[in-house]
Amino acid sequence: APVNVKKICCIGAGYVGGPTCAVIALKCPNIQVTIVDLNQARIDGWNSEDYRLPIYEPGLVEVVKQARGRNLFFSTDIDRAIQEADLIFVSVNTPTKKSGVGAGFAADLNYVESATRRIAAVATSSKIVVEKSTVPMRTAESMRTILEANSKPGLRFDILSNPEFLAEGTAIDDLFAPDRVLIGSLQTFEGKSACQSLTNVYANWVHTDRILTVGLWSSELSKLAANAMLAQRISSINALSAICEATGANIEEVAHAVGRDTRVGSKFLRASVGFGGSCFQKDILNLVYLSESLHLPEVAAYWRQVVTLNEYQKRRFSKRVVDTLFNTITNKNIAILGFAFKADTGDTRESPAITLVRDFLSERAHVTIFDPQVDESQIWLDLSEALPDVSINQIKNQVTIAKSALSAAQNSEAVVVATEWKEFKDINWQAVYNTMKKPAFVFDGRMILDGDALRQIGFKVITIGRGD
Ligand code: UPG
Repeated sequence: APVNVKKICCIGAGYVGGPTCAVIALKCPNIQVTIVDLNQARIDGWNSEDYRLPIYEPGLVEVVKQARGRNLFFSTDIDRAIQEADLIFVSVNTPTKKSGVGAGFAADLNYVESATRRIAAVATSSKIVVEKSTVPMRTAESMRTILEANSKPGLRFDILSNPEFLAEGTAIDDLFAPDRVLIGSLQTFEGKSACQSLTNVYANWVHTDRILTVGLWSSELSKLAANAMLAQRISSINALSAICEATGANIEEVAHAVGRDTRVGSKFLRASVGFGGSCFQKDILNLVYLSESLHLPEVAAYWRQVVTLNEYQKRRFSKRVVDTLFNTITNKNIAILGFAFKADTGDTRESPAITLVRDFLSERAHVTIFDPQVDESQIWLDLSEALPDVSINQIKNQVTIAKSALSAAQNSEAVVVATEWKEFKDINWQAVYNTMKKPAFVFDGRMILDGDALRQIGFKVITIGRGD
């Protein structure tokens, strides 16, 4: 019979492990959930009295408030949590490799491997081990080999793949009401039984017709495929936005008309300055690397183009800013509103704003940044990583971080919206206009502003996907 899961350990207290397992704890009061991480500061954040959690996600604090101390625990005692658990989520990060074979494309599985080795080294009872991190295909196979080669006799390890589909900014809603939960297992008796154990955990709040059980390899590939196809939609609409800007068509009208076909669907067709985030680019490059290793160069080229177009979109946008500002922004003040890769998150990984700032700095502009969620220290870190040849002092000479949109805009020639924060719609744009140099330009990289209202005030408005 399937194991009745009573204790869960989650290795990795980041964007995926943290919210996912907090919600499991909330929804399964009879299961004890312990989230562990090597990083003491991160665990302290999760345990902090005043709920200054290490990540910002709407609704997350409420979930943690209800479950923490009841059946949800955060700890750095990894070994103990592993030993006690029936089921272990491996939810560590898998960044793109920076050097060695597959550098720039392949995922770095170092953390997955060390977590797996740790499980093998300390486990004293059988476990269900679940890969939650997005991993290259057949990682489950490697995990199984490591576990079997290193564990004590008589212990069983069943490996499941259970990729996470939550999006940042809506993580809690996505976890409460997922479109689907995907669980992959070997199609053996033991594999299916482990799959049933995890299904029973989710069935506490997810209707079973939304819990899809498939083979291990299909599950691993589906995660990469889902992100690749979502990113492909954005690159498709962004490619069309370039045509719109050159012809007088309006990308919002085009997206609406195309999306009305139910076969296409209306979601995820917002043209933008480019997609960002920790997943899309990484997962596509992963798929490209996989296709190449399988000797499928046409397939690799197809997916690579999604990323190439995204780079093009960012470059095209910064060029449009320079061209519009009379072909030079040297010594001009540019205000950038939004630094996060999307609204409702403080996450800046692969944020298009980073590329814009880098481009503007190379034109020797002065840039002022305002973001309602991103920490100042994070912005400095991102910019020094993006500009490895420039000293931090030099960067600080050219970049200012502002406490409000209005102060960012002060004395600027242009305001550039890089993140779709709702609050940017409600800025006192008349006040912004008054503080700016004239002509005052607004570049809406997210199509969120009311262009007509801004033109009434006197702004020159440039929007993605529109020629006017
Ligand atoms: N974006 C657009 N236009 C759109 C939709 C999104 O430009 O129409 C941008 C968005 O601004 C952001 C990026 O695309 O920069 C990614 O957005 P989103 O997918 O909402 O955020 P993520 O948190 O990166 O979530 C993606 C998948 C999710 C998956 C996760 C990690 O949506 O299902 O779990 O990546 O793999």
